[in-house]
Amino acid sequence: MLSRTFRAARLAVPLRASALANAHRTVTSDAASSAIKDSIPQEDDKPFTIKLSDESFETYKLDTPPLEYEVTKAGLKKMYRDMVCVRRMELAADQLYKDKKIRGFCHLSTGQEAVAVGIEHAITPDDQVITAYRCHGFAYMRGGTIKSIIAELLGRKDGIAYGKGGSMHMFTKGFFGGNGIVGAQVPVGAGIGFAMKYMERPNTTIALYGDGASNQGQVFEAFNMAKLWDLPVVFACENNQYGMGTSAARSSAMTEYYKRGQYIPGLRVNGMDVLAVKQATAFAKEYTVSGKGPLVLEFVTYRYGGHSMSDPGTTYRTREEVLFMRSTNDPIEGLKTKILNDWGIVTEEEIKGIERNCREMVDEEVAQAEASPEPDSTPYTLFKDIYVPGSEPAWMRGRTVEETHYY
Ligand SMILES: Cc1ncc(C[n+]2csc(CCOP(=O)(O)OP(=O)(O)O)c2C)c(N)n1
Ligand SMILES: [Mg+2]
Repeated sequence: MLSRTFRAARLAVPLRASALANAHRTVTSDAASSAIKDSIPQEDDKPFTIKLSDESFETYKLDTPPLEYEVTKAGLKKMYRDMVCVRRMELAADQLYKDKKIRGFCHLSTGQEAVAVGIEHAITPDDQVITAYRCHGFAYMRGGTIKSIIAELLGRKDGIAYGKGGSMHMFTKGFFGGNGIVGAQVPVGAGIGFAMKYMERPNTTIALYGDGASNQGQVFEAFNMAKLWDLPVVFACENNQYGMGTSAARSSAMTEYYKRGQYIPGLRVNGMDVLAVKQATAFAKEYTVSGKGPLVLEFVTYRYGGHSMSDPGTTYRTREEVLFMRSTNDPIEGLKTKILNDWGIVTEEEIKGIERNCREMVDEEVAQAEASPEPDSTPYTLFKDIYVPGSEPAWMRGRTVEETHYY
């Protein structure tokens, strides 16, 4: 049943009683908790109202965002398709890694698809997103093709960073990566928000970070500057319960990440329900661009796989816990339950069609990525693409003092 409520306290390693008390939370992570308000129209693009579960949000110094909002059948189907495509892409990467075609670091987001997809459905291409290394889904949702993402993982020329960045360094318009240094993207995100304000753009910046990153000093420094200048930044903590092999309750003295902004209002969100993620993000965008300053969001989510491909992910948590989340709180199954069984918006055939279509598309793009050549092995390749064309310095030092490249 998808209606069971997941509470982080049951996952926390019981180090000490206070840690457990702190880990208690009331936001549901039921992926299918929203309800329909209006009758469903025939037309694909005609809006109708849905109502999120009362347990979708918890607030800090903030009024609860509206639980009712308008959707269309086409929008819901697109959300479903996007989540299925992200998962297929991650599964393809998983296989390519196991086949030893992808080398080095590779962090997958299987289980967390509702966050990347829900955010994108609430913002425009002119809004900005920056995240850590678990970035493939965001790169896709920000407009990167599956071919370019997989080719990047394979280190090929057609990669989104020309095969020179790899898993953690993917960029596209409105997407500043893909950052391997834990927490480093948070102040950079505040800087992007500053740029948006300086240029008087009506856009927000979503700066994502993990529960593990949330205790870093630079995160709080970024909070301070952002509030001081009322920057249009959404600090979004993707709380997937673990930082590598350490549970949130073991690393954080206070696991209510949405309250960590102290003087910045916060919102905890069911990050397994794409509909809740979308509404929270739409609210956060409106809030931050209206001049009220930054907002802290906490998406309560879960990763199914290990931290990276080299971590089996079962030494610090039980197989039962992972199975429980997969079988009861899966974001894709959650939306499917709603649109297929509960609301009858799609037929079984349509759902199968969407899934087949995603599978074929991913397979085709993976094949094209595999056919892509490796970058030319010349020194020129190494020094190219570091600076925006036209902004290069006169010269740049290479790996040794002797190795200098003149632009
Ligand atoms: C500054 C820095 N310290 C340590 C690391 C090693 N490291 C990589 S990921 C990670 C855990 C981060 O966990 P979290 O922020 O919860 O993100 P998640 O992996 O759960 O998405 C650590 C400690 C790093 N990359 N950078
Ligand atoms: Mg984490």
